[in-house]
Amino acid sequence: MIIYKNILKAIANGEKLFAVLIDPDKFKLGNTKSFIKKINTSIATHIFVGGSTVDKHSTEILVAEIKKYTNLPIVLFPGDVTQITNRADALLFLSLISGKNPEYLIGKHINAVSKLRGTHLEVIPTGYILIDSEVKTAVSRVTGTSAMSRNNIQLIIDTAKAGELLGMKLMYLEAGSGAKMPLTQQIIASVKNELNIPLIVGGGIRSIVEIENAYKAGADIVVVGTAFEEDEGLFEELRK
Ligand code: 1GP
Repeated sequence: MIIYKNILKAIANGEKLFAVLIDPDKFKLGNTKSFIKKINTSIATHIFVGGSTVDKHSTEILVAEIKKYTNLPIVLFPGDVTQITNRADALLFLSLISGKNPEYLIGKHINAVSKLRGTHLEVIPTGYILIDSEVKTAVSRVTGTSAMSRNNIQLIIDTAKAGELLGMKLMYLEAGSGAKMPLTQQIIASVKNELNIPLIVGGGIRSIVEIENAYKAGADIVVVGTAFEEDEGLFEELRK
């Protein structure tokens, strides 16, 4: 559990972690070298790879290409079992605990086991909580689950805590890829206050101010994807 231990160690040292999310479905393979160069000179500590709808094999090809240009840990953030590849370093083994679809609570996980057997992927059990933004997200559509309301903060807290009590090692609070507005500091802080496991926050974060706001509220790992797809200029502001 090297990657997870390093996350815990960094948090204990008061460091904040930053993950760039690359969606194989949207990313142009030919752009890998220049994009990863920008990641390497930024504050990024992790590269997450995954998406809601990804062609078979494209994750594996992309991860192999990314590996050529960086030593940062590559963590799979899969929308589906087909995205699991041994070429990455770790896998967020996601349970969509904001929803009640058994396929995403235990079904897909069973299907994943035969792919995981014999790999050296570090598997990190992760609770995944989708919280509503104004638009219906790909996660909602693909999983057939509804997002949790932003207004019911107690229910979000209790859901996250239940995930921790079930043994999950990370908790991911998600506003949805490309969300119009990131999660509020109030939601992040309220959940963080009750959790003893690292907190990941992502969805709709587009600026350095929004990244800092998430950290101030208690996020341990901030994830940004869409903002880099829209404008790689953001890397300039995020230099080490
Ligand atoms: C999506 O939380 C991630 O699953 C990142 O969201 O693409 O909006 O940055 P964005």
